[in-house]
Amino acid sequence: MTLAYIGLGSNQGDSLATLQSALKQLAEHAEIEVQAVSSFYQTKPVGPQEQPDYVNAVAALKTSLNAQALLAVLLEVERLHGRVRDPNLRWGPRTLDLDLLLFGEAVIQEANLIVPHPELCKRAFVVYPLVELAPDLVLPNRVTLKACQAQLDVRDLFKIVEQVA
Ligand code: 5RX
Ligand code: CA
Ligand code: CA
Repeated sequence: MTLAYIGLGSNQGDSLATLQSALKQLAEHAEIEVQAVSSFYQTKPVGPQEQPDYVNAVAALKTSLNAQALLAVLLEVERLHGRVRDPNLRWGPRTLDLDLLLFGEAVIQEANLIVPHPELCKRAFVVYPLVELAPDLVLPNRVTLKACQAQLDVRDLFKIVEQVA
């Protein structure tokens, strides 16, 4: 079994409901256990800025799948949530984006998959929620997650407080 971390993002449609639905589908997979989910955050778009704010979160998954098989599941869950990849618009708005951030201690450099995610340490919308789940995490390159967090502005994200009926 491997402990993997994924990033979830959405800025089209009902983003909160989409992330929750994606987590439910992952939990229903026979070879995936959703071990923990971070808070949900409203975040300013990074990259092209003329698009809506995102909702982002991070989840810890326990899985008996290998990294490529887990990636295939993530892409399938994206597709089931209406993700359409426009080859001319790499960083445009999306209904669901699932990123494989970490896969145990693995360092993977394959044509379609780089783990740890190359931008992990640079994105507040990944690092802050990941710190909630794994405050003492050390990346395979020995950089601590806390050191990443110290470089990133907390003002780039707002924790979503879920309303209780
Ligand atoms: C492209 C990220 C260029 C950074 C991307 C998200 C750069 C995003 C997301 C927020 C993208 C990928 N912004 N931007 N959340 N994804 N807040 O999930 S596009 Cl420099
Ligand atoms: Ca399961
Ligand atoms: Ca992404």
